[in-house]
Amino acid sequence: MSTTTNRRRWLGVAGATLGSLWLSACNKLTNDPTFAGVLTKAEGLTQRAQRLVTDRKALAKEFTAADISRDFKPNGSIDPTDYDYVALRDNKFGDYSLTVDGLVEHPLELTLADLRAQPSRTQITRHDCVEGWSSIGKWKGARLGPLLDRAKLKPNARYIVFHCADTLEQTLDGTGQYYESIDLIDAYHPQTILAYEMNDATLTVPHGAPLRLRVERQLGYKQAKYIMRIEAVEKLDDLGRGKGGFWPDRGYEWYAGI
Ligand SMILES: Nc1nc2c(c(=O)[nH]1)N[C@H]1C(S)=C(S)[C@@H](COP(=O)(O)O)O[C@H]1N2
Ligand SMILES: [Mo]
Repeated sequence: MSTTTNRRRWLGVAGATLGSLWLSACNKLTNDPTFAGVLTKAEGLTQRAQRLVTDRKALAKEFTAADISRDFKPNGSIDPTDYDYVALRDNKFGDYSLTVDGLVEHPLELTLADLRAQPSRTQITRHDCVEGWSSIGKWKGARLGPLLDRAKLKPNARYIVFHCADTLEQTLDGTGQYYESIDLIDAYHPQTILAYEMNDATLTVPHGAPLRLRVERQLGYKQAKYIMRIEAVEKLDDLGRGKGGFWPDRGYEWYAGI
C-alpha cells in the first residue's frame, strides 16, 4: 500500500472520529512502528491533529464574582433517595470516601479531608444545560490530573469513569444509575476538578454533595454529581448501555463540547 493510500485512510479515520477515539487511535498508532513513518510524513494531518489537541486544551472562559448567578438551578437528581447515599447524607458525609480504582497502579480511598488536602483550583464558570439554560457559579475542588498521577494510571487506561450515587431512572438491569466518563485530555485539563465547594460554601445536596465533577469545556450533563467512585478504564462498552454515560446511553453526544 502506498503512503498516499495509507494517509488518505488515516485522514478518513481521523475525520470520522474526532474526540477521544482520535486520542486512543493516535496513541496506539504512534506506538506502532509501521504507522510512525506514515504519521511523520503526513504533515497536513499532524497540523490538524495538533490544532485539535490545542483546542481541547484551551481554557473555558472564566468570569468575575459579580457575574455569579443568584439562582443557579439544581437539575436532574437533586435529592437522591438511594439507600447508601441517604445514610451518608444523614451523617453529614462524615463516613464518605472516594474510591479511585480500575486501571491504576495505586488504588486510592480518599476522605473529604484528603480531597481538601489535594492540589486545588477555584474557578467561576458558566454551566450550560442542554435544556437551554445557563448559570454562572464559583467552584473549588481537587484537580483531577494530580490525583490521577497519585493513583498512577496504567498504560492502557483511556477513559476516566465517574460512578454516581443516584439512580435517575429505575431500570431492572441497573442501567439507570447515573454515570459519566471523559477522556484523558479532559481528565488532565487544568479546569477539570472534583468540586467540594460552590460559591464559597460546602457543596449542597441539590448541587451534588459531597463531590461533583466540573469539566468546563462540556455541557451540563457531563458534570457528574454525587461521585462515589472514579474508575480508569480502557473502553466504555461494559458500562451502563455502552455509550459512556447516563445521557449518552439515551441518545445524547458522549463528547458534549461547548
Ligand atoms: N449524578 C448526577 N449528576 C448529574 C445529573 C444527575 O441527574 N445526576 N444531572 C446533570 C445535568 S443534566 C445537569 S444540567 C447538571 C445540573 O447541575 P446542578 O444541579 O448543579 O445545576 O448536573 C448533571 N449531573
Ligand atoms: Mo443538563
